[in-house]
Amino acid sequence: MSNNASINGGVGSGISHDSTKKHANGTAVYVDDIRVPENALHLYAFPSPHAHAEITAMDLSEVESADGVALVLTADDITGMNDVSPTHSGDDPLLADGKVMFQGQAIFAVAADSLNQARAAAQLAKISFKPLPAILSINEALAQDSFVFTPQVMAQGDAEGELKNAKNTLSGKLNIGGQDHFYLEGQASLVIPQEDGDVLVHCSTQHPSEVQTHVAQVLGVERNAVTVEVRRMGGGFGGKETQASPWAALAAMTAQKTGRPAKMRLVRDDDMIMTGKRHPFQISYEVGFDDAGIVTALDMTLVSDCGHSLDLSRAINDRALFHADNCYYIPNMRVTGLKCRTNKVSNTAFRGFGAPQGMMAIEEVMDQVAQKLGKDPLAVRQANLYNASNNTTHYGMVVEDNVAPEIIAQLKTASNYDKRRAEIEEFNANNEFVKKGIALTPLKFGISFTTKFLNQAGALIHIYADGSVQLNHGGTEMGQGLFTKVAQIVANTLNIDLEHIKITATNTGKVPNTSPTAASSGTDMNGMAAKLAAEKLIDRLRQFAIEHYGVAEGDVKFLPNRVKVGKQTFSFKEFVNAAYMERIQLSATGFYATPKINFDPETGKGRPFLYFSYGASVSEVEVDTLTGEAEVVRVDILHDVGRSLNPTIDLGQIEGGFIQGVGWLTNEELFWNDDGALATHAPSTYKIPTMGDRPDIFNITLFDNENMEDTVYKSKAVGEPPFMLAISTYRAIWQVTKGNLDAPATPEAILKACGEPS
Ligand code: MTE
Ligand code: QUE
Ligand code: MOS
Repeated sequence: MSNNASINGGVGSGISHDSTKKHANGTAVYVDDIRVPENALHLYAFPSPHAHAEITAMDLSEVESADGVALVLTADDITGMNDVSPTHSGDDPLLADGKVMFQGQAIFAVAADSLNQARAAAQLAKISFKPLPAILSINEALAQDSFVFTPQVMAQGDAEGELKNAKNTLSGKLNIGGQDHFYLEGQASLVIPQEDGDVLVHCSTQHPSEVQTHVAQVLGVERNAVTVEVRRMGGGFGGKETQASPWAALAAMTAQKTGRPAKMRLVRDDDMIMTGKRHPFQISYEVGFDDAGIVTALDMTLVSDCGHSLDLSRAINDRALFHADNCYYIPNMRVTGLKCRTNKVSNTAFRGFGAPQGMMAIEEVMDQVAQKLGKDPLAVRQANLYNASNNTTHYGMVVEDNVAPEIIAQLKTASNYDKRRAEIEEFNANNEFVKKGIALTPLKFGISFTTKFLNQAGALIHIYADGSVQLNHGGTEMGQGLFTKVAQIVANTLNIDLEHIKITATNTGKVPNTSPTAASSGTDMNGMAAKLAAEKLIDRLRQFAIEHYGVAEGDVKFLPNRVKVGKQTFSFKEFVNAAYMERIQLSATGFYATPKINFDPETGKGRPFLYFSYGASVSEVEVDTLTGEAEVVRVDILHDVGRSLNPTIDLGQIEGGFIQGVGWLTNEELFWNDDGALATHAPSTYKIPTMGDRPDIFNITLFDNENMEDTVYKSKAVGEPPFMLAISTYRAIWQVTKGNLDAPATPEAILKACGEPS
């Protein structure tokens, strides 16, 4: 091999996801694929039939004596704390204690030899309830001042005063629906009891350290007695950040009390009923603007339906406020966030984490302004963009990396926007019932956890004496390709082929105190931690070469798969073995904490994000105004991932995120009946997009850019931002219906917005 050959699978190469083949041939191991020992127990949790009620009596004797039942667990059986809240101690009881707060809340759990036995036994419970009045909507919650947290305001300028001075004003409302995560693999945990009452928890979670924390808290033991391992998830999308731990904790209690392995896997219906979803939002706004369509003042309120407890709702509602400007400079702006408590399952993180709802709000405003003035909606958007002189957000952060104007201009040309818009106008003039719409929307998404302490990550790298490498870090793999990207980063840093780097399962025993793999920052943070660990190893190896071979620092070169020391060249393997023989430590940790960030909720000001990711999309839709059916016929996307670490994976994230967003805004409708029971709890009644919903023409291009901040190989986060590209699809449908179109734009909603044909 020549010295200037480069390594295989390094940074920037579009190699496939490390599990692609295993996904296809069925050898990728998920929690449910782990062979359970023969004496394992299987758990079922009994869901509350009421949305809000007091439990007046409970007789579980028949459950206990049913076939195959080994154990029945109630709140009284918890040795530690009856709580699995991530943010507010006592807010999320593991098992209901005296009252239930939502339909589907776990009241007791049964462990039996099989899941069917456990479920059958649970039906024998005799429980008496005294139903209480339930709050089931945002409007009821607002009327009763029912909130999970205090309001947050972010403001700049004088929105109230400038609304009075504005040439034109408009006000309006928009309701935005929730979304089920519909990960292909539901919540699942398998707990294997260890010596001394310790537990090993295999769990499908984005947040192993929080599962560890909650299991320890429920068992009443220290965290060092609990090890959580995650090889991969069959999708997480935010739904396995906080809401994986209850099921792990119930299985752990069972293992602790019986000494037997215990498994808990929610079937689809139970998963949909018992776990939280994307927050529905109600938006109201008042906007002031001049005749050119420049928004001069905006006062907006973003109200979220949090369900019965706080969970992550504070940070989610805040992120909605942080994104209520999207790419637009609004000199006088005030946004208020209200977090409603309702008697529903506690809503949680979902791709975008509130930002999609915030952006939906401002994009509605942009279209309303354009419509009022009879202007091209894209021209109005472009006139309001952040620019070099107007670059301060309503939360005081300066937008330094603004590429939105350039992305929009490029995409507008590449997608032939002007020509197609004219053609669509003509088409619509000539067609009575079938109408077309086109819309371009941009996006700017802040990268970093707005909860500062979460912006940290660790990695652990071993080089074995044969030159092979084991890589571990705090991030989890949920299909997004994190493990592959981090391995590419390590391959680059050590300058060896990717095939020598073994990816290993996330394990709280290897890297402790990890943050959730969330906020799209998995690669930014764990990739940087792994790079730092690999650099430590390189430094140590270089020092070894200098001392052992007596050469100058500049005479040690780490070439692809080779190390050159003075005039000698070794294979990486030979060189590593030589270092081992000289007792050089070949294992290192790396730690990264995101720099520059701060935010003060008191003042609503700061720099919550290290940088922004950008993108834009153009959607063209065809709507049958007699049936309300809409088809997405063409989509063009230009998206900013900085310097791509892996263009294949990045394109997959953009395509998948976009389609998931289209599902949220078109097909996916959650329906609760008047008793607060979720009626749409299976794929028969809840429709996620299918292959048929993929637009026939779907052009995705990566924007040529590099991160101006010092991120890993100048890359940018990609996980969540593309989800919000789907807003252009909703806006294109709105171009047809106008008027009051709530989200999701189902055929029913479209038909309602179109009104009766004349
Ligand atoms: N992609 C797949 N295939 N599956 C997932 O569950 N989750 C998304 C996104 N992309 C997800 C996904 C969400 S919500 C986040 S926050 C990021 O991936 C998390 O991973 P990252 O930080 O490594 O991008
Ligand atoms: C984006 C996110 C998260 C976030 C903030 C963001 C997130 C998350 C938390 C969070 C907040 C408080 C806690 C906690 C987690 O904040 O995913 O345990 O106490 O979990 O801007 O994605
Ligand atoms: Mo993603 S919602 O931050 O897990």
